[in-house]
Amino acid sequence: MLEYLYPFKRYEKNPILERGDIPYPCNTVFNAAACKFNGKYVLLLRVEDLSGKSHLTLAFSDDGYNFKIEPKPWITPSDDPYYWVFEQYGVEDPRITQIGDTYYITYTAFGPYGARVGIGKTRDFVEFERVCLATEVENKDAVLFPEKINGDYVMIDRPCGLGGGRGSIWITYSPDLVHWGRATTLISPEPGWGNAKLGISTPPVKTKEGWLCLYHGVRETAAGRLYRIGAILLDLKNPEIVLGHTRHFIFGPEETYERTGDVPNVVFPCGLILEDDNTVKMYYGAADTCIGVAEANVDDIIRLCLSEYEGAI
Ligand code: BMA
Repeated sequence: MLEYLYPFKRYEKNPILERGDIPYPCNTVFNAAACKFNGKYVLLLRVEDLSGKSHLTLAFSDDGYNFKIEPKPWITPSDDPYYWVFEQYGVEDPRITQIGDTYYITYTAFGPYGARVGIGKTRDFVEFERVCLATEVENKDAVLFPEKINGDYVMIDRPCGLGGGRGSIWITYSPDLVHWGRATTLISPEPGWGNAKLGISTPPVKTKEGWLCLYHGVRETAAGRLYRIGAILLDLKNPEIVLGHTRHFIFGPEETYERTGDVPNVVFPCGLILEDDNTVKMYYGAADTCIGVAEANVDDIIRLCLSEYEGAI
């Protein structure tokens, strides 16, 4: 009866990737970026090694469900001393955005000063070149828009520093992907399912109605943090305008592999692939331990972004 409130259907063979699938020793595989390249599905997996630090490894698939994982990590903390300082504890939670013929990868650089946003790029998923560390520390969950808007690159991120940091989602602009500014907020935590902090989850997908992104809301509970997913729709010409966002979470931990693992009760998508039939495939880390995929019709998500809250008593 309430199915329309929860548009995503899990793939029946979830989880699609687990530690045992990685062709070298590791602790876990979870939050993965996703895109299509040369007709194949690509996942950029966050793999946590045995020491507890993360690197990123590629996986390819013909059907979006069965992935073959590359034998070696692809992105590891940089040898370049400038980057090494800020990445030495690992590179985490990637997102991929195609702009023209280049695939940009935003990731969390984690080091002794905290987390900051790194940007790199590839054209072939062989060579990877860093562009910059785009933010200062205490900022992560960044996604790039797939095209320039009014002449600028556009990025959504989550600065969350001391002194009033509320875990809000922000938007910022750049002429060259390196220098960012004109930042302003999009949405902030409110009492309820995302009361502690919010973060953007997946890069914007262009629809007729607006830019569609998934975001996560974190609720602090007596048993720890609970990570669940909403959707937000932004104006195509001026993405600072929030056309709507879901008033309730539309996807949350339910299955055993989402409820149980290194960090229980977490679903954490980093990739959303739009298919020709107007459905999306959402790739998500589950309990920081494995990866699942779930599918939904785009119109069903947008309808929920634009509708009023229906759960009030
Ligand atoms: C967030 C990020 C994610 C992780 C989540 C749950 O802060 O670190 O990588 O999946 O916590 O542990």
